[in-house]
Amino acid sequence: MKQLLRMTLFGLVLSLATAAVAAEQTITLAVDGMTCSMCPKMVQEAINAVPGVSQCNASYEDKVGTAIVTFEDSVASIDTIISASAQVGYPAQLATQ
Ligand SMILES: [Cu+2]
Repeated sequence: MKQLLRMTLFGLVLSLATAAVAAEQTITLAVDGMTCSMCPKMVQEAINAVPGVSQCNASYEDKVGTAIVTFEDSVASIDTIISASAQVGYPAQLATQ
């Protein structure tokens, strides 16, 4: 019981510490596999479903797929966002800017 309390307190302190350094980040992804105007909608839906993501704008213009994603970096990570896109059939990578 005491152990549980200690762990709970530790978790609380840890989450407070994380919240203090949490920041919103915006990244641009280069998304592969898009073939039509419906594709960005699929990507957007998948990425928006990732906890911590507040905004995702995907587009397919001139045969180039991109996604601009804003997320809370204490909740979501670039890796989870990229794998969400890959899971629906659109492998993505961080675009070099
Ligand atoms: Cu499509």
